[in-house]
Amino acid sequence: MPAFVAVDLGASSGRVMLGRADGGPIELVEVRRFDTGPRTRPDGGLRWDISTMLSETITGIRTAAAADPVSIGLDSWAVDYGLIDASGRLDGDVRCYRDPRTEGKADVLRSRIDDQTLYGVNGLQYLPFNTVYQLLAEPPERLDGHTMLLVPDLLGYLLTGELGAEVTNASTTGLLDAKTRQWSQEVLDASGIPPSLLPPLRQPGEHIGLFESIPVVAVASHDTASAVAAVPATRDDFGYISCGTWSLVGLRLSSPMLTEAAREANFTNEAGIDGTTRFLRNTMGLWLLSESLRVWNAELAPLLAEAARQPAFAAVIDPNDEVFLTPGDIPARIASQCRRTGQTPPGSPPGIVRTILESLALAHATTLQAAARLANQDVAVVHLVGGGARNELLCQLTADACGLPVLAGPVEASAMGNIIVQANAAGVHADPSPPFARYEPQGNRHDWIAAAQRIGLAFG
Ligand code: LRH
Repeated sequence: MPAFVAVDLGASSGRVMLGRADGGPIELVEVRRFDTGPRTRPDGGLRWDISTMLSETITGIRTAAAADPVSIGLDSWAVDYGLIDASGRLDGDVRCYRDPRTEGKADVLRSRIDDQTLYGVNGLQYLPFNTVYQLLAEPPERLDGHTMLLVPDLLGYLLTGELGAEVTNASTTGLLDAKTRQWSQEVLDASGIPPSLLPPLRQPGEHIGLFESIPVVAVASHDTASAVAAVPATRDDFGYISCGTWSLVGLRLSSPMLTEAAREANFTNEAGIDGTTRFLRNTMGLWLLSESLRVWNAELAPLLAEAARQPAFAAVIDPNDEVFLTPGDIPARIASQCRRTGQTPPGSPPGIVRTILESLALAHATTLQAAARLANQDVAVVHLVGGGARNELLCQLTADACGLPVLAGPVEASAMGNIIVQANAAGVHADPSPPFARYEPQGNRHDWIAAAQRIGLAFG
């Protein structure tokens, strides 16, 4: 069976996977896993360690090379970039989107182009760390004589020497026109970002170059685009949740939805494969859990078991509050949001875990309801893919809150989507693996409605 290498970089770990496919479900094997987590440097600022990611990626690819792969594909989280100088070198570090340097930059852009006009062009949800705001936080001289490469494009460049911007990830920058899928002259003019900063666009499936004589192929390099490409849907009326550090909750549409209602609801229209649109909204995901575990120096499994026995709906929070974005004492921030909304904060780590999971489930449900309403589409089933699919309590609570069956898996959806695009480019059909669990909705809908009311969320 033909073999393909997927390099899938997440915000906490990176994986090099070997996938085999020949017309059916992909057989996936992990070749290498490494930490990617950003570090705060002594001079301040949160940065990614790109040189370690590169050397780990190369070690993984060299191990996988024994299987004589057809090609290599790279995907990662969105929005972050490196700047390549005129001599072809990476100039400076790659900042992490959780670095608070973009504070106030949305207002700077807003003074040059109003929100409605901007959304009508780029169709992007407002997130304080969108690439366009990060670029506005750079010293202006850093934007001249440089080329901006998003993280997967940067690694592709370091492997092959070829510059380019893959379009699914480019759609998260704020600089891409959602309808034409070209860099937007209008946004460039308004933002003052020089067009020379942007490399030519490339499409999923395009050949990039060679690494040690193995072809490197552009995939849906935004990890969420790859994950959505691997949703094992068997019907059209499905919603999806790509659940990892973030929960990306929404629908697959055939064209962007750039209405004022979609903008007000802060939905995004990111580019998917085959010309599809990923109409979704970011919800703070398992980050709340992983950051809490870090603070407690605790293991997940025993806490999840105890959380399942905790009383339901003791307290709920809105996980999308910007206070949860930066690293730090998430449990303390949860407690203060509880107090602000007139609720007694959970008194123990298992209680906090229960609050996090119920709150994520509530956010999953309200976001999916909003997506269905905005797109005027019925949703009969929810596919939950990514690392969160392993979390049984979260899957069950999501089914309960949505009032819909949740189909869990695949866990490695981004790597599978990465391989599907490579396989198709090589003329091989590949399917994601099917869901491994099904959760039917249980419990009382009124409990969810009441919980949503406590934090002022519209439900239903
Ligand atoms: C998920 C993800 C998401 C982006 C965020 C920065 O990994 O790519 O789609 O919004 O990271």
